[in-house]
Order: sequence, then C-alpha cells, then structure tokens
Amino acid sequence: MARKNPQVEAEAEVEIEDEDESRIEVGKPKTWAAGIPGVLHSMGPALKDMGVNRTRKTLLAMNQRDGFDCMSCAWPDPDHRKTFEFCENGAKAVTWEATPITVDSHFWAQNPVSELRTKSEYWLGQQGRLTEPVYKPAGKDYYEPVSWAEAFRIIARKLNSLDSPDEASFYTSGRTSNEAAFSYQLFVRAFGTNNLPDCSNMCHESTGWAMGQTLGIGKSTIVYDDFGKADLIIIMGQNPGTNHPRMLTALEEAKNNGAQIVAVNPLPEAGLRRYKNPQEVKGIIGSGTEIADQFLQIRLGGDMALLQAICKRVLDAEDANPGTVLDHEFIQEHCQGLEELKAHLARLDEGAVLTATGLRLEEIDELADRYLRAERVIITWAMGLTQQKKGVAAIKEVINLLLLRGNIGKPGAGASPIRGHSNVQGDRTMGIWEQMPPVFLDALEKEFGFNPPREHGADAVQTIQKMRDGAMKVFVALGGNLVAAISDTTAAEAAMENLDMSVQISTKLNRSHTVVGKEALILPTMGRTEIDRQASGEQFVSVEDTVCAVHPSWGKVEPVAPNLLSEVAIVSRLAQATLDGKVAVDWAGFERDYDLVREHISHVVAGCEDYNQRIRQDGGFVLANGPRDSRTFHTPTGKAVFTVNDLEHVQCPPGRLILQTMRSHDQFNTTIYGHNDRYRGIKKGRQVVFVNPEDLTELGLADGQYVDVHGEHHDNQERVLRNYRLVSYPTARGCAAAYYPEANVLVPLDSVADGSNTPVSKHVIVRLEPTGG
Ligand SMILES: Nc1nc2c(c(=O)[nH]1)N[C@H]1C(S)=C(S)[C@@H](COP(=O)(O)OP(=O)(O)OC[C@H]3O[C@@H](n4cnc5c(=O)[nH]c(N)nc54)[C@H](O)[C@@H]3O)O[C@H]1N2
Ligand SMILES: Nc1nc2c(c(=O)[nH]1)N[C@H]1C(S)=C(S)[C@@H](COP(=O)(O)OP(=O)(O)OC[C@H]3O[C@@H](n4cnc5c(=O)[nH]c(N)nc54)[C@H](O)[C@@H]3O)O[C@H]1N2
Ligand SMILES: [Mo]
Repeated sequence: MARKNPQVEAEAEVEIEDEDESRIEVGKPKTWAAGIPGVLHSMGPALKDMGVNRTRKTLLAMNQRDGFDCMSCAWPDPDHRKTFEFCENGAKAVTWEATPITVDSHFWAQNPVSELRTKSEYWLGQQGRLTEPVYKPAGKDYYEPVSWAEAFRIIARKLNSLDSPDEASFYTSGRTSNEAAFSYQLFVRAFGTNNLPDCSNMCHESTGWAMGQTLGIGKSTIVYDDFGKADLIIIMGQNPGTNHPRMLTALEEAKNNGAQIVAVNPLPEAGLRRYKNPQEVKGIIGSGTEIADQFLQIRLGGDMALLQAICKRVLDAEDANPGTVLDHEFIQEHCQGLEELKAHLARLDEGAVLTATGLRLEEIDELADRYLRAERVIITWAMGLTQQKKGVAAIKEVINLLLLRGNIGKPGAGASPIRGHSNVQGDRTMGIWEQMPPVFLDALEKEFGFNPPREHGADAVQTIQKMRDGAMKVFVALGGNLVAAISDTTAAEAAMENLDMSVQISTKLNRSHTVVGKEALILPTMGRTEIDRQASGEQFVSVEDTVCAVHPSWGKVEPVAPNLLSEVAIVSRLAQATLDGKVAVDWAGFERDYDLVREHISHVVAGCEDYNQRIRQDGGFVLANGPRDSRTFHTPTGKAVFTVNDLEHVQCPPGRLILQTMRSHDQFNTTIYGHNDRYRGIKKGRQVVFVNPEDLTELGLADGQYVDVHGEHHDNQERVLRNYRLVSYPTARGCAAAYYPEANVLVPLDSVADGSNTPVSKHVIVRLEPTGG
C-alpha cells in the first residue's frame, strides 16, 4: 500500500485504480492549446497530491534563476523570465516527482516481482517514491530491503566477477545532471568499458549524426532570442503543444514580430494551430493566436522527399534569376558540395515526391515560396524526423536547405533540433556516449592517469541484442526505463531476463524493476526538486538545455525520505566499492562537494573551462558553438557540407497502414500520468489506434470498432496489440498512430535508422483485423 510520508504531510492511504479501458470516451480533437484549462490542469493534481506548501515551493521555483530546472523537457528559459515559467506538463512532471507518497518497507513483502509484472506502468508510478535500496536474490520472487553498503558490495562483487568489463552495460536516461553524468562515465571507463548507451540512442541520435557530418556539431545552431528574430519558422515532426509547451510562447512572440510559421506533420496537432497564452489576458478570454500559416499534412516518412523538392525549387529559382537567390558569399566561403547537390536534384523524380509526401504540388510550391521570401529561417524538428529509417538523411536535407540561403550562423536563423529529456544534451557533453571521440578520451587519460578503453561500446539496441545473445550479463541504469522504452517489447523483456544482474537507480517504480535479471537491485535516488545536503553544505547541479545554455539547478523541498542518496553519491560509492582504489579519483570528495566534480569537468570537457566560476555567473553560460558563433565548421575540411541523399521511401503494401508511435498529453515517455489525451479528444483510455476516415472506409472498418493491430515485418514474427479501439481521426492518408510505450510491441528490434541505429518508431507497417473476427 502506498502512503503519504508522515514526515512530509499528514498520512493518508491512497487507493490506486487502473483505468478500465472499456470506459474510454472519444470526443472531438481540440483546435487550440493551453489557456486557462492548461493552468487549471496543472495546478489541480499538484494541490491535491502535495498540498499548498509543497506546491508553492516547487512550481514557483521552477526555471527561476535560484530554483530548479524543470525536468519535463529541454526547452530553454528566456532571459526575461516570468513568475510562472512553467507549463501544464512541467507541473505534472514536478508533481509526479515531488509527491509525498512513498513506497514503504512492507510493500516488498506484499508484492512479489511476478505480481508487480502484471501491473500497468500507471499503477507502478502511482505507488509513490522509492525510499530504500532493495535486492532480489537469484531464485527469489521478492525484493528485500538492504543497507546501502550491502547493495554496493553485491553489485561490486558481480561486476568484478565478469570475464570482461564489456559484459556490463551502463545506461543513462537524460534527466541525470552533468555532475552525475560526468562521474558515471568516469567510473564506467575506469571500470574498463565504453558500454554507455543512453536514451539519446532512441531519440535524437539521427540528429547528432546528420549535423555532425554536415556542420561539425550535433547541436542546435540558435539561441533562444533567435525565435523572436526569424521571418519563417518551420516545425517538422514535432508536437510542441504537448511535448514542449513553453515553445508556444516563443512561437507567439515570433508571430507578434512578424514571423510566419509552417507546420509539417501527419497530424493536425492542437498546439500547431492556435495557442491561448495563459500568461496574457487575451490568451485567457480571447481566441488566442493562430500559430501555423501553413500546415502540410505529410505522410509518415515523407520529409526527405519534401525537403529535396524545396531545395530543388530554390536551385531552380537561382537558375531563373542567377545571383539573386543563393547566399553565394556564404557558400563560397563556408560550404562544399553544391555542384553535386545540383546535379543530384536535377534528376529529382517529382512523381516520387508526391507519392512519398502525399502532398499536392501547390502545397510544396507554396512552402518553397515562403522559404524564398524569408531572409531568416529556423527549422525545428523532433521525433517525427529522427525515428525514421531515413532519419539521418532527412535531417541532412534540412541542413542542405538552410545552407543554400545562408541560414546558419546569423541572427534569427538556424537548425534547431528540440531535445527531449531536460539534460539529455548535457549528458552527451559530459561523455555519456558509447562512441566518445579520441580527444575526449585523451583528456580523460591526462586528467586521471588511466587509459580509458578505446573500442566503441554498445548502444541501446546493441545492448538488448547482446543481452539476448548472452554476451551482456550485467545491466546498470542511471534512471530511465529501458525495457519499456526500447523497441520490440517481447524480445527486449526476454533479453533483460537473460541477465545475471540488473540494477536500476530510480526515483519511482517502473516496468524495468519488474522485468529483471536473475539478481536485481533498485537504488532509490533524490530528484531534482529536492534539497541536496552533503558534508560541505547544500549542493546544486547543472544542466544544458536544447540551445546549449548551461545553468545551475537548486533543489527546493525536503527529500521525501531520509535514506535517499543523490545520484552523485550513488555513483561515487558504487565506484569506490567496485574499483577499490584502482584509479586515483577522490570519489568521496565528489560526494562531499560537487565543485570538485566540476573542477574536473573544467579540465576534461571542451568548452567547460572555468566551469565553477561560469556556472555561478548570471544563471550560467552558453557553450561555444562554431556554426552559430562564427560560421566555423569542425568538419574534416573545415567547411559545411552539402550532402547528396538518395531518395528512398519505404513502401506500404496494399491493405496495410504505416503506424507511428507517439506521446499522449498525459505522459512523460514511459511514465503515464493519466489516461486522457485532451487535445486529441481521448478520455479514460490509451488503447486506441487513430486512422483516417477514408482509410477506415477503404478497409471496411468503422470508428468505435475494436481491432487487433498486427505488425508486419520480414521476419514474420507475431507482433500484435489486441483489442484496440479504432478512432476516426484526421491523420494523413495511409497513416495511423498509437501510443508509445504500449505500441513498442510492434516495433521490430532490427528496424533501425540508417547510420544512427535509432529504432524506427514512426514507421511501422501494420494490418488491422477486427478483434475476435
Ligand atoms: N509532456 C511531455 N513532454 C515531453 C515528453 C513527454 O513524453 N511528455 N518527452 C520528451 C522527449 S524525451 C522527447 S524526445 C520529446 C518528444 O517530442 P515530439 O517529437 O513532439 O514527440 P512525439 O509524441 O513522438 O511526436 C512526434 C510528432 O511528430 C509527428 N510525426 C511523426 N512522424 C512524422 C513524420 O514522418 N514526419 C513529420 N513531419 N512528422 C511526423 C507526430 O505526428 C507528432 O506530432 O518531448 C519531450 N517532452
Ligand atoms: N515506440 C517508441 N519508443 C520510444 C519513443 C517513441 O517515440 N516511440 N521515444 C524514445 C525517446 S525519444 C526516449 S528519450 C526514450 C526514453 O527512455 P527512458 O529515458 O529510458 O525512459 P523514461 O520513461 O523517460 O524514464 C522514466 C524513469 O526514469 C526514472 N527517473 C525519473 N526521474 C529520475 C531522476 O531524477 N533520477 C533517476 N535516477 N531516475 C529518474 C523513473 O524511475 C522513471 O520511471 O524512449 C524512446 N522510445
Ligand atoms: Mo527523447
């Protein structure tokens, strides 16, 4: 039974009921986002769960200079911060973490692992915060509370018994702070492996590769204020109303300054249409701001074709009026490969473009016109582009288009991947990557006097494959919920259970605590909202947002339980227990004073010099960025690279649909806050599949009918979601949608993006069959 921690608030028993999917209600999708309902939706659960005091201490401190960084997404903070610099979904994330409800010691004896396995992700999350380390010995079905010292001894003994350090994998989820991430990768490399997969492998990995190879850096080339200076903002494959709600404020400001906004998406997402700003009177009582000037309802996976078609029109316009369209000075001085691109696009098959995009010629021409008329263009994107077979190539086409008119490295223009997890970008900067380059490893060697392994490690998909094959024996996770987040749930669960040991460092229960290795441990940790007191005093941590701004984050409320350790402390103690002096690192000092970690970061991580000083000035600093700051490109030739990408578009056989897996408005990745998807008109359920009404008719199916969704893949394995309610929905023709993580059952493990190995979560071929028929 979950209960409120009496030390925090009055004790109260909480009944958690799972949603009965048969009560699902389907209404009309909303045409606008946020406004007063958004604010009420954010305050309601907070007040109910946390009480007035904790709500005030958390929500009001969010994203303020002396407060903590919101953990819901990597959206940046404007310089001109408002009192309420949070959104509905940020409030849900904070409430979920800062809840005073905790899992007590009796819970473990009452709930065998085999039983916990039958619970939903929602139910698990509702049990409250984890408060003590627990251990499940081999052959037992129960976790048992253990001391911290014993937990570290058990893990260290296992790690040191492996034949090779490469038999262990150390995962990271993007909520981890820079200080914890740096310490963790140091421990893992000192232990002897580069097996450092992370959530980024499943997220913006395609972005990293595409931008790295073309611009020499895998990060956004804009700062926050560029939104207010742009003439045109193109939002591709992203649902900001749900996943980056504060971006709507930036878009509204951009509109007020005269920018045009174009949305490219198979779904008419609410936030891309109309926005009612809860900060402003007109947003509360008026009809809000019309966001998108043009909406291109593209077919899943069609972006590469669309971008090539726009590039071609730009080149044709230059041919018609030589010297007036391209930014010749920029191209001459900073770019290479234009001739090859021209030759390639001269042969573009416009028929193939129309098939791939599902768009009309006029729509493509209109977007090309807008691009040609704009002096300063920003293109933003997220999972709709990255989680595609051709994701890397599509993002390279984004770069091609921007380079043609010099839209990189000038105010109001640039390439802007919008990151997901609040510190996923910082974790990479700190060395969480299975393929860190030699310069980083050299710096590590110089600073700490050991020789880090040089061979690349396993990414997230490869880690699962190695577990399956028996080559990976221990799995340690600093946050996250890999078994639910990765593709091919059935295969992934079998792989996890093949492990000798799994270790999860977590704030709350999730699926990855119930599908485990023979031995399993859960180490509970403090969250970002909580005051982190160490021997040298109160500590802060630091994080990097999507536009490379690094800033401190201070916890504000009492930790939910006395026995919790911070992530830095857990990593330090695990390292001490495992390495036993093997590498000369003052691990105890790391835990005592995070300044010591930051001092090392200063020496090892390029761009982080004088970290301790700069992080304390004016709320942090912005990392140097060659393309953005000085049009400097750290590619092998020092030039930005136009690339040639063969147009390839994955075919869909007749009678089948292409399905994307996406987030509802009531979840954070695998964390399910509730069962509503307000903007899409869904209430009290998640087992739905959205299909275009004309496709339904063509398939002889109807709204409200229940179907089994069968994945189709060349390996002919059965992958199926049973008993899903059909929802007639205005998605692009031939395209369907269902919610992640449940729909991960359908995504084959070997269906990955070329070049980045990211699971193709937005392009699954499915067949719908009436349930029971
Ligand atoms: N509240 C909340 N905030 C979050 C998260 C959360 O779960 N909840 N998750 C965080 C994380 S880790 C991430 S990575 C981000 C994710 O942010 P998003 O990328 O916005 O997340 P998704 O729900 O996957 O939505 C993908 C969007 O791309 C569109 N799309 C799908 N396929 C295509 C395509 O082929 N082409 C185009 N043009 N569009 C396509 C979909 O219709 C949808 O609008 O959000 C972060 N913020
Ligand atoms: N089909 C499909 N699959 C996808 C996606 C998709 O769009 N479709 N999206 C992918 C993307 S973009 C991502 S980023 C991944 C997400 O993959 P993950 O990052 O692995 O998953 P999350 O659900 O974000 O992890 C949530 C868990 O993190 C723990 N946690 C929360 N806060 C903290 C903290 O402060 N410290 C620690 N130590 N633990 C904490 C909690 O226990 C919680 O249950 O999923 C990917 N998988
Ligand atoms: Mo993500």
